[in-house]
Amino acid sequence: MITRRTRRTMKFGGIWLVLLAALCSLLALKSLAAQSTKKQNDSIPVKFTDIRKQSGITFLQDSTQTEEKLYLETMGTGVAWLDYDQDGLMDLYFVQSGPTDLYKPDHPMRSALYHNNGDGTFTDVTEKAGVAAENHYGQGVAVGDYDNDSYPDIYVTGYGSAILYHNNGDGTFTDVAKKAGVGDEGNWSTSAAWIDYDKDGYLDLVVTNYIEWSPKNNSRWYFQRCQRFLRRWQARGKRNGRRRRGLQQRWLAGYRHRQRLLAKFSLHQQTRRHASRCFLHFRPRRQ
Ligand SMILES: [Ca+2]
Ligand SMILES: [Ca+2]
Ligand SMILES: [Ca+2]
Repeated sequence: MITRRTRRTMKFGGIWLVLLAALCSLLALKSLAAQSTKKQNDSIPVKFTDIRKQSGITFLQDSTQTEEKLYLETMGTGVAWLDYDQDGLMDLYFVQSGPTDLYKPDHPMRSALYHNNGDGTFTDVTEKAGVAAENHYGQGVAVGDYDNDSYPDIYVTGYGSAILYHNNGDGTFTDVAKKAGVGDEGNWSTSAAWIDYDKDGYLDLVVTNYIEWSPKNNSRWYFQRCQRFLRRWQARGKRNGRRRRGLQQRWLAGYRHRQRLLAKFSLHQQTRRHASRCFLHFRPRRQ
């Protein structure tokens, strides 16, 4: 039989047990917090410093910008790390753009290979290596040892053609794109990748070509984009079920919007005329 005294003892005992459990939890939390703080304090702060100038890298990518604002001019070029001389230090290869019918600078436009000296500095060895790719409008670069001679080779994509630089193993390269059948003549290749897709031990090459473009169809290309844009807009208007009159009023008041659209597509004067025709022809019939 449980007496009143026994019940009181059990009641206070339960309270003490709860308090003890709470105290243990607090201590555990405090310990975890201390460990977390210690971990944070032990973490190493990472900071990066731009040392390009000190390292001797002077390469600058030329945008080949002209008043015509050709679409080609909007594309940047690539860069790759590779240990071309197998001395255990990663070297740098920068891809340069090239002259066009409208952009003819008085200085040579060359890609650049920088040898890593191992002391935080680099030396421009482009001429010696023979990888300047002068007058080639380069885009991307993919590095791979396609012939398994342990020296990395360089594939450079570009507008009009591509280059495959075979590493001769003596600090020089030879363009073997035509011989290898990977010149990609007449196309605008932008990116590439080396993969051994059939696992025969030799790297294979994937080249991605971009749009069919030339300075002559530059306007047409923008015009087509404009058409697609307006078709989408027109379709959206139909879905919304708006009345035509309201849209016409909005369209007349949409001068600023058209200006923003023109700015967005970076249209030059000739293209502006095409764009105007485009707007007239594809006048949305909604609202
Ligand atoms: Ca090296
Ligand atoms: Ca090789
Ligand atoms: Ca293969």
